Amino acid sequence: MRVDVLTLFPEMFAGPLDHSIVGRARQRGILDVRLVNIRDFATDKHRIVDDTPYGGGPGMVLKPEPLFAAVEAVRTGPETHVILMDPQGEPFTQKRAWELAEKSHLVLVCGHYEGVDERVRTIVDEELSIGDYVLTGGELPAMVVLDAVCRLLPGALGEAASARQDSFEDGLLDHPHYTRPAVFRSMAVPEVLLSGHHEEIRRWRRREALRRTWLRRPDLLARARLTEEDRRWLAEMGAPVPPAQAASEDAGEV
Ligand code: 4FV
Repeated sequence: MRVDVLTLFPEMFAGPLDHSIVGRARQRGILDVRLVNIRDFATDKHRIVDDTPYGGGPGMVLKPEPLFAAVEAVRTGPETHVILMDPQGEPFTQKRAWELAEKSHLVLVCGHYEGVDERVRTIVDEELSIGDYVLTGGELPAMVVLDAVCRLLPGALGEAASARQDSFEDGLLDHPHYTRPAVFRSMAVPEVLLSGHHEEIRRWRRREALRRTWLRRPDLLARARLTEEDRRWLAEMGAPVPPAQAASEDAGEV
């Protein structure tokens, strides 16, 4: 996958993309990240990229010309998918991460200041938000999307790990994880996990994922992909049992 990141601060990306899974994926050619400085597409001698807002008000707005020129410079064809990182965008989810991981070329546009000129939205295919809060720029959101998508690319996670067992698969929060020592500060690992009884372990983990989702994110439970067994367990633990959904393709995906 190729990802062009359009930003005024390419130096912010030094570090987060150079280590661990993302760093290895780039070394292995699984992910090709190209940092593009929007200011390189400003044509005036002072290389201006922002200006005061029409209608007055505080702050500055990113001008359309450099952004249009930058997007057109990196667009390679219909496979290019341009994403504006913006609080007004669709919430970014694991489901969207899986869908984006299918694409061959992403362009991530990082806003700054008050935001981008509204006309920039006419050249983007999608707007994504990582959360209902205002950041100083779209750089951190772009890194979040890069990280979440990269680990879903074939070969990125390496054999051991499988993204299919993640949180949010089936739309549930993850089950508790334990490792050695079996007892730490008198906190013991649940016996079932030491039993080697894989079916019992699978059942315990599923019940704990259901319980945790019910207690922490009941909103997710309503949309989770649940089995009859899941419903029985929810009923036993006194949790609300969502009605059986028609197996629609996005049931359970968040
Ligand atoms: C943001 C978010 C975000 C808003 C103005 C950058 C800032 C400035 N992007 N999810 N939350 N962006 O706060 O994606 O342009």
